[in-house]
Amino acid sequence: MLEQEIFNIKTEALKNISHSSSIEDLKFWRVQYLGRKSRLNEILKGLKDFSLEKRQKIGPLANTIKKEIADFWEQKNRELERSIDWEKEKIDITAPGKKVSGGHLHILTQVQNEIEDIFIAMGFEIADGPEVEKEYYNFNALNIPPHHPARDSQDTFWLKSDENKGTDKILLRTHTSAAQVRYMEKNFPPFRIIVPGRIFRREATDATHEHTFHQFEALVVGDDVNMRHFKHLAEEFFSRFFGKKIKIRLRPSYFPFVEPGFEFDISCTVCGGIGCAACKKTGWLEVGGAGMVNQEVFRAAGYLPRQYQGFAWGFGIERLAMMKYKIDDVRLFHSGDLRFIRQF
Ligand code: FA5
Repeated sequence: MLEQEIFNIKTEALKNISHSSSIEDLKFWRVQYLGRKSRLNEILKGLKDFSLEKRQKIGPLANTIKKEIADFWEQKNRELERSIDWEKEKIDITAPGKKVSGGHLHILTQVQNEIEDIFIAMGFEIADGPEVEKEYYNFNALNIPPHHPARDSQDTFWLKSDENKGTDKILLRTHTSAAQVRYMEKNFPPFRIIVPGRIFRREATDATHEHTFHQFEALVVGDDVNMRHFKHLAEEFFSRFFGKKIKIRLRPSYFPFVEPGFEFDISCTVCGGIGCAACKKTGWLEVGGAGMVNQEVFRAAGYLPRQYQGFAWGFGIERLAMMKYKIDDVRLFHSGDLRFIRQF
């Protein structure tokens, strides 16, 4: 019987509403008993199919009970709202705000900017070169012809391309020295430039070797530029970078694009040169390569023989950042590990 069903709905609804202990529960029961798809609404919607007599009986009954349930619901809702602990809900406007982490420049970018600022302050200009480079600029123009043993020390990622068929193959540059002849083809001395950039080597990685890393090339060319200028400049640069007096030591070495060529060390940034674990008790840290630009390189750039002289030097940015910030593994820079990145 429909009347009985309506009374049952009321009993059940009042019971469930009165047992609700949260506003969420209460909202659920309102949908159940008073919502568009509730049984009471269905009964009211179906009235039109009933006889007049039945309509007159069921209609008012269903409407009254719907109103009773709604009133009861409102009353319970007010009760629950009153019982909310407003003390807990209060906003403490004196509480410190939550810090929004806005991201920041990667440590390598910071170090690169720092290096650039020091060189710019010393009168240098910043030049650029492509990461995908021609074999010519990376090797041949730097006095490293095919089959020259110096190519072995910089194992190369060669790229496949149509242009690779000829003599001018394409590769990922293995050092920023590749930018030297590119720049000199378009500019005449005197000049002093730096070329910061990413470079690539096909080699196994370990704590001090990456396959993708960054170098800084510095090139100073003029009428009377010599290695004394280099030594002074390098000492000045590293002292500014590390914020303390740094000495430079040159050791004879071989790079085909410089003559004479050197590897250079800086006095240990940890112990100052006395000898410690960081410098393996030698007092020196190896930083990069340098030397007087080989006249063959000037020739490749189109300069007249013996007209100019200059020096070039290159060093790894990661290695420098590792020394300054006491980072013991080069692979951390590109690891994408936020715990590392957020420290700087
Ligand atoms: C060169 O790349 C020469 N182009 C440097 C140069 C420039 C010499 C101008 C003379 C004149 P080398 O391969 O030694 O040289 O690399 C230079 C520096 O790059 C190293 O001293 C080191 O600081 C850094 N480096 C080299 N290999 C790696 C590597 N796998 N991972 C991280 N840093 C590296």
